Amino acid sequence: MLTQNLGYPRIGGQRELKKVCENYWAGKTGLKNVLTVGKNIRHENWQTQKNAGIDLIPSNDFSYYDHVLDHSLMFGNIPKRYNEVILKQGNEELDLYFAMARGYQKDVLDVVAMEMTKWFDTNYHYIVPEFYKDQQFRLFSTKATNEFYEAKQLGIITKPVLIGPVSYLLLGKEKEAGFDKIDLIKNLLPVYMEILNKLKDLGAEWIQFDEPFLSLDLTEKEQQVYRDTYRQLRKAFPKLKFLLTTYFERLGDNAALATSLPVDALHIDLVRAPQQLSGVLDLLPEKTILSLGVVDGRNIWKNDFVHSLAIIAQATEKLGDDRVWITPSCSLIHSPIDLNNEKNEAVLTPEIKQWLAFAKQKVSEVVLLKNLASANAGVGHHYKLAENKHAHAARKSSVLIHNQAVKKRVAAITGQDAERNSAFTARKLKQLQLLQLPLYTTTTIGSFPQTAEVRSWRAQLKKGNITQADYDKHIAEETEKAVKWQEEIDLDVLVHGEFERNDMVEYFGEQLAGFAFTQNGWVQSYGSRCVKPPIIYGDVSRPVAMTVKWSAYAQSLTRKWMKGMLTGPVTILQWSFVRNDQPRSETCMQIALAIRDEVVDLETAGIKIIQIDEPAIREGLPLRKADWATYLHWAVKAFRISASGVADDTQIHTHMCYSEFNDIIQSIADMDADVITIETSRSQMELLDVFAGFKYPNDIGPGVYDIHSPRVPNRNEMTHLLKKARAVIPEAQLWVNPDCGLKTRGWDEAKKALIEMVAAAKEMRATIAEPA
Ligand code: THG
Ligand code: ZN
Repeated sequence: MLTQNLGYPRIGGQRELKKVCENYWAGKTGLKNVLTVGKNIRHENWQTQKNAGIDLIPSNDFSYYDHVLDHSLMFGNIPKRYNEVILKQGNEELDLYFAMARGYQKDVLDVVAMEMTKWFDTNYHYIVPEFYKDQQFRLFSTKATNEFYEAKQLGIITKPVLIGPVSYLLLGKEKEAGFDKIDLIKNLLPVYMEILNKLKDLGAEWIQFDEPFLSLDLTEKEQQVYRDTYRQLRKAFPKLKFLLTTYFERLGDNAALATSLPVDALHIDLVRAPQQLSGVLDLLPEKTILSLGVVDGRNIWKNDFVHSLAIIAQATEKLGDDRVWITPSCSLIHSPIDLNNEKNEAVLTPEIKQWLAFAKQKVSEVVLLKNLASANAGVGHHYKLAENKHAHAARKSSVLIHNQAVKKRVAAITGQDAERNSAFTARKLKQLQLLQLPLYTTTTIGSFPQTAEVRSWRAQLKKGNITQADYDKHIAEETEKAVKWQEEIDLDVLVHGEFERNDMVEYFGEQLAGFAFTQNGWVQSYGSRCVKPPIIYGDVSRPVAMTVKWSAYAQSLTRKWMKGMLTGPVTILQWSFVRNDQPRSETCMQIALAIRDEVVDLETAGIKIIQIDEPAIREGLPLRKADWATYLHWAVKAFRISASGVADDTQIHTHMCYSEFNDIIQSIADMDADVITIETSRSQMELLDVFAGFKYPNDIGPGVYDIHSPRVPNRNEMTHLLKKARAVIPEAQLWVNPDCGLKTRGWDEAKKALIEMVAAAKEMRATIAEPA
């Protein structure tokens, strides 16, 4: 029985990589420093895993920005627009890489970044490979071999991790018509062969091919490509050992395919899909090793050893010890790094802490499980088992977790709770009457720039350097400035700016019962950006109003309408570490009721326009289509429960990021928000196509400019887009807004862009009644 790990977090225990990269991009440090920090993190990660006793330690799981982008660079899949970045300006390989990730503006060159999207159903974002007809590949970056060699120098024979060739193609996007990206396999495979050859020559024994698409719905053709590809790889490398990994879902109807591929070991996710074990055990060819993903790589709960040992026993009974490996369910990049960095008991209490395991602890759990599973486990191991049983028993019966009033309230939810008093058409008339807003109403998504100064007040408050009263005074002044400025430029529906908030999920979690927090529980979201997901450990309730104070204050400063800003239940769920002792839908309903109470309190305080953001509703969509309906049913219901406690003339908005909702547009309409604003960023046209095909019943604000870029748009670009929009969406339904919140922008850019946006809306009003 061997232990292995599929991937280790790479941002560094104190987010060293984030810091050095951002300094480098700001011109404050040199490339050499970046490379040193990267190297140190790799070395530390390898050493940590070695010390823990992991047999097969991964390499090439490190990344300076994103591992999918690493592969694009390895395969020389570099879009042509970056040619000049390479050739001119004396750039290094890493500069080209960062240019692909972030865009490149220097002298006369202005090259846009590659697109970014969600990594399956996680909060991690990857850089989407671009594919063109007749795309060629060549070995460009030798990262995989370099890192293998680097570890070997340290005396560790690692297991290089490669995204499997089929998944790499499926992760990408066809940037022109007339070809099928999967057909590019014949051009791509020779580069894989070249890399494998080099790794073999350097002494690699095992290669890990990540093929997460084996857990998704596949076409016949894709299945055939899987068969052909792995047959060819096997033929070219009869001796090299292949590990094929799948994760995030069951193999399902791909189980026969996955078990038939000529590999030496197959990894399956038994946390997400424990039910798949017996089927896979039946199908597994003689000699193939099964890697059991029993330690949850996507969540922070301490492993339940009794439960995992039962799974391991079921596998060893059938396969014998030698054909069973113990593993985390997926790469640990989705876990925070080290629970031992949580030293402040006032932040994370010892009671809750004993229920948790972060990446470093998970690696140890894997080794412990192996030891416990072996016939001659020593006394020390049994002590650890007892300790583990105790922690789980303590968690089950903890008074921290259970709140009978909350459970009763969820059980008593009726269909009526998910319905507004009247249908949208009736509501809209009442809202028009009350709100008196012009056509092409202008608004923003909610947040204004979180400047270094605003962040520093929060940091000062945390350190005790300023008092709560000082802090509140700063926030009040900043809010007042933002309100006055919005009035000055004549926006119609104002926002308070959210200066008092940190992350949009953290802020609410901190005020809800049932949530815990960490100080250092950072998880990479994209590139250098990280999030610190709250931990939902118990029944959720809202002890006191969360946002009324600042929203009511902002409303008191203006005679225009102030929009209240909330994060919706599905997004709070999706961006937290969620308890695993009850269905996610149950936890979501608890959050929905808490948000509903907040919505009602805002209304009572005179806030008549309330936005409930649900940017993560798409990301929560199950990976298998067969599971969509169940999820969409409870997710939409949770949103509706949160939104339905108010009068007809209170206008509910929602906001969504990532406009890939062609396939769930009906469910988005079913949410029945009075107004939806949508991120369109790099693909306004694709979004409008959806609305050409689907008559969206309620009001809608397709983002008129991309806030993700520092570039300031001019009014003509926006009127141009709005004219296109009104060709498919009736004018009476259209709102005018940026495509997302402005918290990551500077004031200078934000101001200029919004002034242009208001001008564009006014121009549109002047053209009303002209034919589209
Ligand atoms: N919050 C959470 N998840 C998210 C987003 C969010 N997932 C999707 C999307 N937004 C990801 N985008 C970002 C954008 C910025 C940052 C993180 C994710 C960010 N983080 C700070 C950093 O890394 O420096 C740290 C956070 C902080 O200082 O409060 O800027 O908005 N949960
Ligand atoms: Zn957004």
